[in-house]
Amino acid sequence: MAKQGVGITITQHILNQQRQKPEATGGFTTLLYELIVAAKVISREVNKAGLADILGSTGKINIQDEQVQKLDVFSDQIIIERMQHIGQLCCMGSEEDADLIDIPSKYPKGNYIIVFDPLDGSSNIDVNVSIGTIFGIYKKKSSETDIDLLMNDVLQPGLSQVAAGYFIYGSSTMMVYTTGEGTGVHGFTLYPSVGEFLLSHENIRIPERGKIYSVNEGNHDYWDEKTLALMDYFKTTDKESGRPYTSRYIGSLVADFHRNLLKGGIFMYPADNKDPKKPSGKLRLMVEANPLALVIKEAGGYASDGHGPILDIEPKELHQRVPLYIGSKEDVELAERFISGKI
Ligand code: P6P
Repeated sequence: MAKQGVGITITQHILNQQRQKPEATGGFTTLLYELIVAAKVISREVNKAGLADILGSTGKINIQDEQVQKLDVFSDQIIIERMQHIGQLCCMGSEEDADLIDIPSKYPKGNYIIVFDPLDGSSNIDVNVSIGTIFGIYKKKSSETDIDLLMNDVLQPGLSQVAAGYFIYGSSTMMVYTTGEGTGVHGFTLYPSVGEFLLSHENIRIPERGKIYSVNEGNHDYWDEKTLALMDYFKTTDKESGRPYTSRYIGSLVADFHRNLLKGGIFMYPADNKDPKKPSGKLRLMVEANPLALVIKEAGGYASDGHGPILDIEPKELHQRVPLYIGSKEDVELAERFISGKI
């Protein structure tokens, strides 16, 4: 008999999760709904980028000292526009904005905080490679409402996130997210003709160990001895331990992460001495490492800065960078032993 209906929508899934929390007010659900609207708009623009005049860069340089592509700016503005009016947020933090983003006084404030990278991997926009939006959601700890006094509420360890996930704009648009606390990781695929995300990957689990390593080998000359030894390990032939691993690197974090999440493997962006301004590597703790670290933890994997769990790091700055080793638990634990000198 033909399958009736469209299966489980993201709306149904979120409501089911809300019903399991008696104390839930529906505020978190509202936040996720509007974030999903923003992602649908971004997905539409990304998918027609090749046709619109939106391609190319605005010529501006963002807080990360990177050329800003127009879609970066557009995506940042769409998320801010969708988030600021819902009455659930006290502030926002974006990879594209140097400072915290306040909620306009015409809208009520709430107790949630969202930090996000509006369009990660943007350098791949013009070559049609998958890119993504990464987000993490926290609850405010203090009773502060003044934007100048909220940074301490924002700079919480990643383990405090009440939700985290990403949207990937690729051959299809997907949303992958978790609400932590053992609720698992679930993936939804956008059904374009219906305009709704449908449950396509329930309770994603990453293999304990993979066969893929993802790193930009072009940084070889900027790595320390321990990092070089780790990369050599993955490349050395040893049938017993299933080596060499296969090298896969797209240069778009969300795409590399998503592949490894589904197939197993390790993504690495080590510390390097390539840029004195970025001794801890290129990736950001708050808007990239922490959200993906919660997702991977909930999927049975692990994320480390080479010395310990990413999720335990006490953030010091909104845009601080961190070395990132993330993916299959056994592979990341091995990387940690190399980088911390235990091997
Ligand atoms: P590199 C994209 O700019 C990004 O922030 C991530 O999406 C990606 O993993 C990384 O940078 C790629 O950096 O130095 O290898 O080009």
